Amino acid sequence: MDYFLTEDQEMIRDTAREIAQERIVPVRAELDEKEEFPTEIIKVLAQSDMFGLFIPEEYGGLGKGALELCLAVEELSRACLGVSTSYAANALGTYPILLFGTEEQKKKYLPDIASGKRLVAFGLTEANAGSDAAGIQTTATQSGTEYVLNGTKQWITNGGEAEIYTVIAMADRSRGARGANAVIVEKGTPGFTFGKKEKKMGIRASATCELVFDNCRVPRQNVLGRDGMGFIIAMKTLDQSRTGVGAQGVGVAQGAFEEACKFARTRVQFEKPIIGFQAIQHMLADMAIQIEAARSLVYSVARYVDSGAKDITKASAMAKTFATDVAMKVTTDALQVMGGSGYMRDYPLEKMMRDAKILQIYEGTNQIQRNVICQALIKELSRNK
Ligand code: COS
Repeated sequence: MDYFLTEDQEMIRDTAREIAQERIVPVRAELDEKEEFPTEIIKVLAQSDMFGLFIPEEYGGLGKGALELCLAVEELSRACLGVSTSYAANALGTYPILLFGTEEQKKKYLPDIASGKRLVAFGLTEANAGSDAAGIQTTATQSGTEYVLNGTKQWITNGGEAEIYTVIAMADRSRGARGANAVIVEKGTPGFTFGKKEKKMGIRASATCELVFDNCRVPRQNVLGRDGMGFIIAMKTLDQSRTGVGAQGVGVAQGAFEEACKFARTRVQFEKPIIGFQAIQHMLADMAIQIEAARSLVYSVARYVDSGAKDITKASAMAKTFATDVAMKVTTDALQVMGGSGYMRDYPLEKMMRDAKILQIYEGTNQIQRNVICQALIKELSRNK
């Protein structure tokens, strides 16, 4: 398929592909086994300007958009979803600043983010607020010219590794979702520490831990947008980032498919390579169709986002849901093609399948995405009646 990428876009994809193949593939199994954050790979991505892709040029970035970010994320995910999660979560944490930051906040934070000098994390989820994002308990209480944060954020990607955190906390519970604030908290701020480091099923090269706020004081100028906008900022951030999760799905599915094809061509049973059997051929054909359909949707939605469209909620939820369901199906089927070999750690398939599962869960479960999509459909139907 030709997606009519520009020369620039092809160059970005090729750079990410080269880093993925040369630097990530050789170490991915070890990073997974040791549950190790990919510090060296992050440095290489930074040197190649990968962290600045979607950041405007006036803040030190390359001024590209969602499509370029998706191309990079796809290539990294094709090699290792743990590494690509560390990279993509950085964009997730950056969007609140990019979309809602003041000029002063943007000038202060974006150049270091664009250069990869400082990593970012997004802090929304809590023990009792996963799908129900408005149910967060962490508080941001105003005290003079400061906000005082108390509470614990859970399962935060890049937690501990990031220097900058965009955190959603309740400033006025009586106002429900309209009572939340989004604030920037820097690592090292007194009262801000890291709690439990999670041991995960997959994406084990990414860091996931708790953020603990105990009377952590941040200046008023760290509030993003206006008071009470925290929930909307979180929703708009997720609208922006979910297409990238779709790109992760396309990447890991492509990686798994390639492994299955390679295996099917060399594995001989009943005196011929198993790719000669129709049962295998149909599985491979179905995988190819699903991957191409997912890629087409993800690229189309990314282009729609880049067009400056105002309401991207439904489209980005569709890209996320479809491509990540494809990722789970394709990694499972690719492992099936490889049989016992796919199940063994000698091959990357079992890791790809473990890794893929999170895509149907994080940045909003695919069940929540379907709710979001249907809410938008209902709105459209009542507008058009
Ligand atoms: N863009 C702009 N505004 C939005 C919005 C969006 N994408 N989604 C919701 N809002 C607004 C609503 O319009 C509503 O505004 P009003 O108060 O003016 O009516 C307000 O926000 C509250 O919305 P709603 O009533 O739909 O909120 P709910 O509590 O029912 O929750 C869902 C909505 C389920 C969509 C939300 O909680 C969600 O996205 N959950 C998943 C969270 C998630 O992705 N977690 C992963 C953590 S990050 S890895």
